[in-house]
Amino acid sequence: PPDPARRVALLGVPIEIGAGLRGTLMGPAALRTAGIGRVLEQLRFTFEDHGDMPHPPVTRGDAPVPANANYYGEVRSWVGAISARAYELAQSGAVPLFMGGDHSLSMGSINGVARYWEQQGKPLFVLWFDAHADYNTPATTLTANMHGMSAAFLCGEPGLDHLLGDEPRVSIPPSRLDLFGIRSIDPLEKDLVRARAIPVVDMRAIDEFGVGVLIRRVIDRVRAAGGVLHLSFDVDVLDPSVAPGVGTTVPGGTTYREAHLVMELLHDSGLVRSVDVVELNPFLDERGRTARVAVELIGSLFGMQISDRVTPSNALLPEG
Ligand code: 6HN
Ligand code: MN
Ligand code: MN
Ligand code: MN
Repeated sequence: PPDPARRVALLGVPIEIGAGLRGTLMGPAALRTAGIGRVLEQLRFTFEDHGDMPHPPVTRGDAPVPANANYYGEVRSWVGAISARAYELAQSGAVPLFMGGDHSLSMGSINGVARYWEQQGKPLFVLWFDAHADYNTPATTLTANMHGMSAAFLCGEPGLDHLLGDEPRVSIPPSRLDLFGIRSIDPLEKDLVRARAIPVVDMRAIDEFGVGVLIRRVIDRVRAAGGVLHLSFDVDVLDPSVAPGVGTTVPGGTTYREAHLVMELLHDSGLVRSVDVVELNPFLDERGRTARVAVELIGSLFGMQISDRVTPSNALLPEG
């Protein structure tokens, strides 16, 4: 199968004010403790740990602060800085792996990598592997928590227009966003997702057709477009029985095996060029279980296999 870059760049992004509950700032530390670096090394990746981003100074912009966006000023300071780092890391040729932190960090990480791929003339697709759509705007949100707005912001929805400060804003066409694993969506958010015709694979579809078929469909679309893929992995996509250490649990999530198969097929595709792991809240975890599962899944995403046989999916891959 095509070999993605063998270099992974880890970056901790300890942001927590985008979520309703505190604690995701401990996420990067828990992922390191659970052995994220060891796993990548075992897979013979070169990896660089860039440490954790410092809490950026909060600056008050000239732009008005929108209503219904909690801690807008703080999130704004983070997102601009994250986007700049993401752009740099993508330029370095490594696969950046952003360790959150709450899901608002993706407004920066994806904006930054999207800017890089736009310059390369490659369409960037985004796989939003999450229990939630995160497609709220200040006009549709019920909580004002900004981690519920990241996908909408990235697709250019209005309401947070000055969030990136001086960073150039890139927007992802809604047709290149895939919501995968969702089972919780707010009423006005649902209307917006439908109005934008965003591709959705919800839990019902997974139950009916299976993750294997559905993730292959996503992969095929990226490949047919000559694109690359960013995986935004919100740990709450897993069933709470597997991953209790998140702030917004929703019953009926993906099983351990379903999530692994998604990661294995993504690995075989060779299309994933950047990753977020978000919403891990070690303060709510049970003896590190969720952190460990997240690390195991990252292992599968980077090629950990049960045996080294050629699997049916990678046997079918065209060369190059
Ligand atoms: N996440 N839809 C809810 C909200 O507050 O807008 C939940 C958002 C969850 C966000 O898990 O990244
Ligand atoms: Mn999310
Ligand atoms: Mn979520
Ligand atoms: Mn596996």
